[in-house]
Amino acid sequence: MNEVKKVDQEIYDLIKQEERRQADKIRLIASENYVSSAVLEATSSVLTNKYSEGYAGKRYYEGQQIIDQVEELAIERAKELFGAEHVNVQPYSGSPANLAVYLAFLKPGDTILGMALPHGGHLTHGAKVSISGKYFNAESYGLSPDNGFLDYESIREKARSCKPALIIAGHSAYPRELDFEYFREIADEVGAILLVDMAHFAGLVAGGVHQSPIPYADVVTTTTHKSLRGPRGAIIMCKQEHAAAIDKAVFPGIQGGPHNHTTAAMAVAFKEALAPEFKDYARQVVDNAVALSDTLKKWDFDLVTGGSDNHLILVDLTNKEVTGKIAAKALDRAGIVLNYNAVPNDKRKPFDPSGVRLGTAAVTSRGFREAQMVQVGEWINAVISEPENDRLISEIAEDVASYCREFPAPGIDI
Ligand code: DSN
Repeated sequence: MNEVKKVDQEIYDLIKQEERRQADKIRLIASENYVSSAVLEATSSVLTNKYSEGYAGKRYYEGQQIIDQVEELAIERAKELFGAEHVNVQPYSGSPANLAVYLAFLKPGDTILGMALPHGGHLTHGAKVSISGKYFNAESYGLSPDNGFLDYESIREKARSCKPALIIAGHSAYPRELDFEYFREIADEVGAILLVDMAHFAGLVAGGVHQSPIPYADVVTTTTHKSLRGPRGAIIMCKQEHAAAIDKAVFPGIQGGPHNHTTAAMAVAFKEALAPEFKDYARQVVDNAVALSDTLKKWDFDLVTGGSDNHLILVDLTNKEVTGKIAAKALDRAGIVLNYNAVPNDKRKPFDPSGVRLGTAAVTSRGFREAQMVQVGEWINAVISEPENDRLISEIAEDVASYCREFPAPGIDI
């Protein structure tokens, strides 16, 4: 960072402060992680200087001798990691990746069917405020009011009645594995394309602890920076028959030149995810979610679906008489960072909902195991029991910071 320091002291200081924050806090935002130093270095390489619209061997600018190799390496590694027939590594992030899929398969006004945002879906799965809900006729399915699980028969009924051209399976706040075979059956019955957005659990799929959607879906999107622990970006995987449509939709459909520094960092991350240690990481992410769930349940927290079998936990705080926002802000002051989140059938508004969402991908990357998750659960209980107790919260923040120092975060050298 010496050059940044020389040129721009203000940004240097802010980066250093963020490094310190990431080092000293327990980061439980379910979509975040710590990348390795190798991924960070590739992200900051000279590859950022190059334009390369098009695909390897068919570019619109000269000078692609190296970039073509970088992109092909990233593609080959992603194919090996996920067993995909075709991979496009150019999407800038998850939202453009999903938009490219819609462009490839749909016309404006076509019907799509995705998980409702307040039930754990994603903005790009048809939320009315997003282009996916404005340009398409977006229908949604939700969770069973009885137990918070997906009710596949009601998804089938919904699909039969709205006849979507495309069904989306995927979420940003569902603590359970999805039944891809069931989704495939429903899609086949109504003649829909099946898109699986596995952004949240891609690392678990890569590590072999979560069923892979690849054999079932026509197309799979994922960001690369969540449980997969790569740079901020996304990839699209599909059957060979859809390859040309997907590639054309990404470029020139919605994007210009790919971010080559990100492509290189993805290739590095895929190499890391292909190593045997990544399987241990993925297993530990899930074991940590179970350990944290068990601790929270011991303190009478109401977990949506009663627990977790991925990296994610959704807590309904109604019985604790504290809102998600108050809880999230108090925990942040205590050095435990998560986000407030709607819970199924939430009676409160999305900007001040009844729940919080927790994830174990980032803390697992810094070496937390079951014993640490028990400690984290104890702190969460203490803070949520007394969210206005500033003295208690400052004491916990100090304990959290010194605890974190025993578990150095990857990519951060303080
Ligand atoms: N914003 C991400 C999340 O937190 O789940 C999804 O894009």
